[in-house]
Amino acid sequence: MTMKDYETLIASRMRQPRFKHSKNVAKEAVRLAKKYGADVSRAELAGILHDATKETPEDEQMRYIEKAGIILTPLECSTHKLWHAISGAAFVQVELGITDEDILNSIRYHTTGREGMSLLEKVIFIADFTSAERDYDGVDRMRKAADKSLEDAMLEGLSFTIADLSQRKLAIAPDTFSAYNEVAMLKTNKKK
Ligand code: DGI
Ligand code: FE
Ligand code: FE
Repeated sequence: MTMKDYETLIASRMRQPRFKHSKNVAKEAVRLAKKYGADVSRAELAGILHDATKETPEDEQMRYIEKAGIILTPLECSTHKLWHAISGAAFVQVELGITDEDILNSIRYHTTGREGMSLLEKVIFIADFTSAERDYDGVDRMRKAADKSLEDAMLEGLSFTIADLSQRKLAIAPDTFSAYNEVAMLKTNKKK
């Protein structure tokens, strides 16, 4: 399949605004990949695919997850907002036949992050925050951080997510804390 084929497939799975978001994330991922030395074509593909199942019915999402042999933790199970990242990775693996682990992980961890993220995983995680149509409070800070360094951007994005979720009294995935602690400790060590 060509990039155009993937775009057409993604367009058929979601409404126009989310398709626009997906295209913007792919574009931003290409920009960040060039800037930080990640693989540009993988970044573009992971970007267009990252929300592949965001508008897919939950029972269908669960079928992809089961088919891929993924076992959800109790927190993942009860936090439905996290399903699309996991089912998205499962979908592109079992239905599209994508085997590239780095692309699969970039989709799976695009919402929570995790400890030990690859360059590509970070690029997709950040591109999802800084894509052209984003306009949440703090997007300027996030864009500045993304232009400074990957670490600054990861720290900004993860602290934003943790602050936002705790403010709303929602459960926070352990992967998000591990990812946050890893970059926060890097920063602390540099300050010493
Ligand atoms: O799919 P997008 O809208 O482009 O962005 P996303 O994949 O980052 O999803 C964001 C949503 O997921 C947002 O409503 C916050 C929520 N979320 C992210 N991490 C967690 C979470 N919700 C809970 N409860 N726990 C998390 O760890
Ligand atoms: Fe998402
Ligand atoms: Fe997204």
